[in-house]
Amino acid sequence: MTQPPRSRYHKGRRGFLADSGAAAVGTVLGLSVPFARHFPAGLVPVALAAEGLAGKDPGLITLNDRPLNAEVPAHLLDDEITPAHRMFVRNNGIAPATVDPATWTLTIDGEAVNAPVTLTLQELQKRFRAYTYQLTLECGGNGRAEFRPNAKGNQWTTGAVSSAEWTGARLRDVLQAAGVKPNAKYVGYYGADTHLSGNKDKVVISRGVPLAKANQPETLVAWAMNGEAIPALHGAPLRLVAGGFPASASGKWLTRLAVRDRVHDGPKMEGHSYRVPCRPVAPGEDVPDEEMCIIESMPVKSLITFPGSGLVHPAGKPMSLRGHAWAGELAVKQVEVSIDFGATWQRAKLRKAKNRLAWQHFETRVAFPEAGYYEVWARATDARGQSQPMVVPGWNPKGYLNNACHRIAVRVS
Ligand SMILES: Nc1nc2c(c(=O)[nH]1)N[C@H]1C(S)=C(S)[C@@H](COP(=O)(O)O)O[C@H]1N2
Ligand SMILES: [Mo]
Repeated sequence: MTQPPRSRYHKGRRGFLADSGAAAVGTVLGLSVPFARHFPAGLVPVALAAEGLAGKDPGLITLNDRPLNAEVPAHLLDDEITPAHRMFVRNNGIAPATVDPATWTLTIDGEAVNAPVTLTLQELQKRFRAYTYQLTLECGGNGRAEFRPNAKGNQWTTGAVSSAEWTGARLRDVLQAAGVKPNAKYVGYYGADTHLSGNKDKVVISRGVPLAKANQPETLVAWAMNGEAIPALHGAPLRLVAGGFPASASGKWLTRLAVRDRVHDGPKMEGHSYRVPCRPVAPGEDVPDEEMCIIESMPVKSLITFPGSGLVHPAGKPMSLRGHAWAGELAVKQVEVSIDFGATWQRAKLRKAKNRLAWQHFETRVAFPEAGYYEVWARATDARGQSQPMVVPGWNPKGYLNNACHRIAVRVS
């Protein structure tokens, strides 16, 4: 599970530049690049890298910058409520360059509404009661880097997870504005981001949630995060937020909700996208589309957020450690830690979630018997008794749902 060292721009814009050569560098920030012919293949234009993650913690690790994808080292996820500057970024396309909350609208349509309706952001805020929930959002591909054979896509390690406080109207209330027909089955979202190809008619991603999830009280059409307007990178000014499901179900820059009479069929709902084999498969196996099942509730998982891995700790002193645990739509019932590679475990103190679908904090103290190299492993168990595996679980073609135990290294001297 140890990752090779990776430079900040390991993936960067390399593929993009290699594919399109100097022409691509020709349009950095809308400016021509007179010396584009000398721009080394594989280098990220520094202005672009800086532009994309402006305001973020400098410790974020960029996995790709077109589209922008950045993860957060475990020790930077220590906050109980994830602040905006320490929130991972996962874009599938290009975020809208500017958004105007004053003219923003949300359309609710689809086969399964009585009458399509378009509401302004102001109308949404006026008409519906606002609720605030802390909601954990984890990318379905978090942990992908550990699968062998390797799965294509962003090589997330552990940092594609957040748990911020979201404020907005309940999706089920908003849908009533258009009237939901009895045959409604799914709610699909559409956002204002644009396709990498530049084709304005091409939808980047349009996923969604089954009606039962849409009707849960914590599923929000949110206009605020951590008490402020939603940051640009995270879906300003309006976002669907469905905690506990893969974060791809939480549509950013929300412009339209389609109430469908079938499983939503937008881009990235079908094929292998955000799906895993319905039955276990051998590593590397080819799985036909019809044997792939949509990911819904995410599996149980935990993260040690303090101390950071690699710490040197004085011998003879107990060490405090802490972190978070979550289990999709379930509660976490127990977190244990081990300092002897899983031979024995001790229970950590586990707090209740602030609300359903928020992560839970754990803390404990461990004592090391003598100087040397140790690892601390953390293992969470959900309300149904399912625990995190020690090793990478079920291989799947796209590398989703790796919930293996988190490990940190400790040198006791
Ligand atoms: N419109 C839109 N919504 C989107 C995406 C996107 O590319 N476009 N990415 C999805 C995916 S795959 C994830 S993991 C989360 C990432 O949310 P964040 O960038 O706010 O952390 O947003 C989801 N919502
Ligand atoms: Mo994702």
